[in-house]
Amino acid sequence: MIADRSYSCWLHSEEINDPTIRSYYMDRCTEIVSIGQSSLLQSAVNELRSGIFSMLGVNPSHTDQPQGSHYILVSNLTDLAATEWAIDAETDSSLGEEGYVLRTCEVEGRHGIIVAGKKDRSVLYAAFHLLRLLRSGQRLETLDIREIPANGLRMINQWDNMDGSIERGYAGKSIFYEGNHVTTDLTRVRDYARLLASVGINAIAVNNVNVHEVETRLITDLLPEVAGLAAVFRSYGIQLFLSINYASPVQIGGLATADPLDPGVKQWWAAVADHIYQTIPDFGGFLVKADSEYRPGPFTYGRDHADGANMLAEALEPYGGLVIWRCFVYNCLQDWRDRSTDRAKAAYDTYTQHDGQFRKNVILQIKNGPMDFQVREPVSPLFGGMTATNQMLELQITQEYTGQQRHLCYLVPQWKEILEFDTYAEEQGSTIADIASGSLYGRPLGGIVAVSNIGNDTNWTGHLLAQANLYGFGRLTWNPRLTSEEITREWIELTFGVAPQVVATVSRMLLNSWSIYENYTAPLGVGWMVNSGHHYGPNVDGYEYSKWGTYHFADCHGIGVDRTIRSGTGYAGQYHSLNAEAYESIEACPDELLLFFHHVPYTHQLKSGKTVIQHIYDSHFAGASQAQELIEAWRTLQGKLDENQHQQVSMRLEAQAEHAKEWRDLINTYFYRKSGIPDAENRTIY
Ligand code: GCV
Repeated sequence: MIADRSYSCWLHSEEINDPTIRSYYMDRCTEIVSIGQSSLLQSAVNELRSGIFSMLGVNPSHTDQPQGSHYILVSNLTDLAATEWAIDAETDSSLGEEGYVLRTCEVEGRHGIIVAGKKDRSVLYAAFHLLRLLRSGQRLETLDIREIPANGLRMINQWDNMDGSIERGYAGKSIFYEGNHVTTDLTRVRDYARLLASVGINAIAVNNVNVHEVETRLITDLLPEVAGLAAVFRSYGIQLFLSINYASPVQIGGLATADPLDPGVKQWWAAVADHIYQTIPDFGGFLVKADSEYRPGPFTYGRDHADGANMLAEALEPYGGLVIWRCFVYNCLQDWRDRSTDRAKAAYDTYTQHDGQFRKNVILQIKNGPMDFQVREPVSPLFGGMTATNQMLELQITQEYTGQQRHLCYLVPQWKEILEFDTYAEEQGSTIADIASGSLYGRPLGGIVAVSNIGNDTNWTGHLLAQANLYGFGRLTWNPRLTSEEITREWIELTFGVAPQVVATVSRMLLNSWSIYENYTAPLGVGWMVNSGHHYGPNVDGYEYSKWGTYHFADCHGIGVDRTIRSGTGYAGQYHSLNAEAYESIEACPDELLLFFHHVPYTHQLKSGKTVIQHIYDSHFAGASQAQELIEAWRTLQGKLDENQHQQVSMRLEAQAEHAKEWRDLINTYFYRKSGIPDAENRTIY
């Protein structure tokens, strides 16, 4: 057990000192009755026992029949059906595949709290829910909670490599791998599985989508090591997936081709699938990055992505496996002089033509925006651009472009905006949330996935407050309708306790942090003003004359990318009409995305009434001083939080405020020198 309390994240249980609450829980929570034996039920019971032990200092008894006047009953609904605790048929059938209930009952004069779910996995979710209630001191006598997840797949992608490095990892080394092997001590992996299950995550791909040489062998000779990971995740209801190398048949199979239509290639993958499922019977499937950023794919053989994905899907289908096919496909060798090619258009152009051609066990994984997890982007028009293809939404918890966990940038408000965005694909209310879950088009599969932000730092996420992003992501995959405020409050109460000043202050800091970060970084949706390669820190022209298709086109007159149909790349036309019209028009385009869609003079007036150049100056001065205010706000919590935790965050906030000044001065100076237009308020610009 690691002593630092930040290790246990939101699962940390403090001893309850309030005598009233303590005796109330002592009466109700010290006997656990369970029906069934599976490892998942065992995990549920273990979580309840250890959580309650930490809160009350008493180890709850564990029996198969109630003995005392109060008990907690743990079971799946099938086993419960044959007992006096059976749930009414209507509730049962409304729970879908993974729903659960938490409710009170009285049977033969004894009072029970029923912790029950459709499957054993959902019993575990119910147990974590009950613990959340206990940790925040809630009363239990009239519990009647019914929860059903909105998304079938609630998934995490690890970008971990087997040498222990993590692509875009900002919190230490991998907890999964060391020295080209799976780590031998899986304690930390188990604790990660607990954290993920506690927020309802049910799937994980355990290796980087850029599959290098050693990792290519995870599906063959390294598979026994993967099986060890799968077993850990299985006992927390999380299905394991592997990222695969599309060129595996050539690289490790000794074949001359990886052409998806070649019979030998098909046979090779079928044999691989068979071997995998003999070793890991509940294996989830393959995650594939193909023809993207130098990764191999079907294009090499003149085949399309439906050919490529379907071949793998056919191999996995007999075992119920899935192919999760990423749509992050664009030309990464663009000529910056060429203004007609637009990276933003690439995914839509590549995939919409194949709508309806993918097998039923293929899901397309689509990044939230058309570029790459910038602080602000429009949503990807692929959502709503296809009606007959399974899709899932990809988000990035790891803060590649949002401060790399050295800056505070709480992403739940950004994700909420994305999920609530109306594509108008069918009629009003065709939201990203409903397209991703599959509900809008009645698709059998769908979900939300994100790139993890954890590593082996003691507090998992480097910046302690970045734990809130992992928590919030999980909660949103379960229920995208939760508000940012609700999720934020939950996380703070579980992490720091319920003291009103703490909750109010940390909430404000978290909820404002995305807009603060946006204020002092790239303006008005244009993105990419970072140092190339590692993506940390300001560099206005860092990607301007590069091959990556990421330009802002600033000159002495103006800035922005013309993506209109009328005079630009035509990207705006990939949206359904109401959105397309709004983005097409300089007047109607939302200010925050103006430079994504339009090239305008610095003197162009925004809806806010300011000119573009004045907005740049004002937002950068504001952002840097708001970053400074975060330090002041956090300082008011000194003595009210664990000292070590308080200090960790203080140090990060100090560094952020300094770095925000660097951003401010660099961006302001660049645009002052380009435009020659002075700041109306005459502040210092260099
Ligand atoms: C894992 C961006 C990132 C890469 C990442 C890629 C992807 O280009 O910088 O690190 O690769 O996206 O999502 O595949």
